[in-house]
Amino acid sequence: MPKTIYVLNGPNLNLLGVREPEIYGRATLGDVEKLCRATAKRHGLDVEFRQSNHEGQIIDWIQEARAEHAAGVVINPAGYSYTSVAILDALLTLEVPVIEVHISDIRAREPFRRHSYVSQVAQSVISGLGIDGYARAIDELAALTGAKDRAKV
Ligand code: CA2
Repeated sequence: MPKTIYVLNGPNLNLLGVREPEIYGRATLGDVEKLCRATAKRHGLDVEFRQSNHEGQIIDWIQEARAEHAAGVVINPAGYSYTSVAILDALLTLEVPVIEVHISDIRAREPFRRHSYVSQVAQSVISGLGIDGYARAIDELAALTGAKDRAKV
């Protein structure tokens, strides 16, 4: 059975491609999902791709990832990165790798974006690569979880 990874997206990311293209580019969340599915497929991985504007919903999905024995989690916590101890606590219950992604370069923006709670649990933080950061995160997860690269079998 193929392993499954969860790709979780936080608040307002449903607006990608609709507003603020100078910061987040023109790709939509649908484009991000397609990119994630194509990248995961190359590694023989399945994807659960989700977005919510609600903290509790994101926590429920992290708990679901644990219950379903997901191979890893890619998360763009968006604004919750800087506020949510509850999301950090949920991620701390996982025994599989977590990769944090930000489309924009959070280190080059306002000072309040420089401290992410989620970074404490993340195996790596990918920031400022645009939506390609999601593909990089899935490549990293695949390497960490020993997923088979379909291109090589
Ligand atoms: O760069 C990222 O991916 C962020 O996680 C995006 C968050 C922001 O709070 C983080 O500091 C960095 C904001 C997501 C809002 O996305 C929008 C997209 C288009 C238009 C408006 C908001």
